[in-house]
Amino acid sequence: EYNIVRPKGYTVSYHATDEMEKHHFGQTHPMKPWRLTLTKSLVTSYGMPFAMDNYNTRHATYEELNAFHSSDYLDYLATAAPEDQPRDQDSEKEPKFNLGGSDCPLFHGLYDYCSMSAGTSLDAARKICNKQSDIAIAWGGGLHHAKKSEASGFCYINDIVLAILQLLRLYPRVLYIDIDVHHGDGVEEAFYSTDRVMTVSFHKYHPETFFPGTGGLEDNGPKSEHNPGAHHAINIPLNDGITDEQYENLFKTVIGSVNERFRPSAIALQCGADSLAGDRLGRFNLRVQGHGACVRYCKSLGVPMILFGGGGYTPRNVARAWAYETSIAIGAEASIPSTIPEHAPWRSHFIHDTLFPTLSQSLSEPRNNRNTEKRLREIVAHVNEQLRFVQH
Ligand code: TV1
Ligand code: CA
Ligand code: ZN
Repeated sequence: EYNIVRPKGYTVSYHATDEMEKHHFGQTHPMKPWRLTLTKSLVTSYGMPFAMDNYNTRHATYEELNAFHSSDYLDYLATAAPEDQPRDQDSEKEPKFNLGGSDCPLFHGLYDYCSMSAGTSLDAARKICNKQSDIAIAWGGGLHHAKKSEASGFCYINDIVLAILQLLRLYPRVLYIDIDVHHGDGVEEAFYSTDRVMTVSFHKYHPETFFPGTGGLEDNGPKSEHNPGAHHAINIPLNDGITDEQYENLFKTVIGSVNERFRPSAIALQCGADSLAGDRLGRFNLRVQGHGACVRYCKSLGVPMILFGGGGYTPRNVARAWAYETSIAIGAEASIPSTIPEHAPWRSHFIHDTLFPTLSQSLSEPRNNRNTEKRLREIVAHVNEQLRFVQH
């Protein structure tokens, strides 16, 4: 009814499962898998599924997870029960693999949840490798902090690393871009020593007070000249309150230069929505339009791409951003009305009936912008210096 048509000669696939969304991290935990339900419902009420290939995802197998994660860790993840949660009283019970603390709780169905998140991203990667999709969407993935043998920051299984490992079987060079408000440390670390993956993370950076505290401007990969991974980690450390205009300019400048120099054969884009204004954990002033502009720019580079989810702690805004970005992927942004459809389930949950709330609709109090133009110019200059060492 909204004139959403399948793009000609261009395929977008959407990978999701209702099963993932039923899991709970705990009453007060900021990560709400239910935001995926809200996203899917908004995507559907706009009629977007007609323009995509829709796949119900499966669980990733133990062997698939084992391509990055250690067996020790996976065995514990598969068997640990919520009852094993270390309590404050019995402090002799150390948390194993960083599991069971407040950030990464042990909850019922945890292993199912993790293997489904990885399943969506692996299915997306396979569709790209088989040339069956030009853009594959996995909003249930994007869990960029997970390490080989450790859970971290709400992330247990690094579905992005697993998906990039699949892409590397076919594509010589993969560009990883991360617009979550947090540093993509797990993905950066996994590909730290290779020149086949370049990682670029934009994030709030304040080592003492903001998680995970890594990702400074000068952190660009191994310092040794003989290590191929040198200069292949790019970090864009930002301060509170960055605006759409500044972010978009910075993003296009940095990714434009990276693209020219690195010439990626595929892109993996983590679209964490906690960089939006009004996020419960975020600090930026981005609007849905500014966040989406990053996706549009990456699409314009004309190489196959996976879109991953990630953070995002104000569910109504997560759904807005990811629904808008789905419309960008299928080239239907101009065909969808900015008013949330009358028949959309959960319509009242969005509070304002627009896909594009203003800053004052998203924030009770404006957040001061602590990013100076001078600092942003320094960042660009440093990135360009790093890229001079990248040869292809
Ligand atoms: C339970 C209940 C857990 C309420 C966690 C915010 C909670 C946080 C909670 C929280 C919270 C973090 C740290 C401190 C490290 C800890 C998906 C020394 C109101 C990709 C992960 C952020 C972001 C982790 C994940 C961070 C992602 N912030 N309330 N926890 N310790 N952890 O700072 O990048 O978005 O906050
Ligand atoms: Ca980031
Ligand atoms: Zn985040």
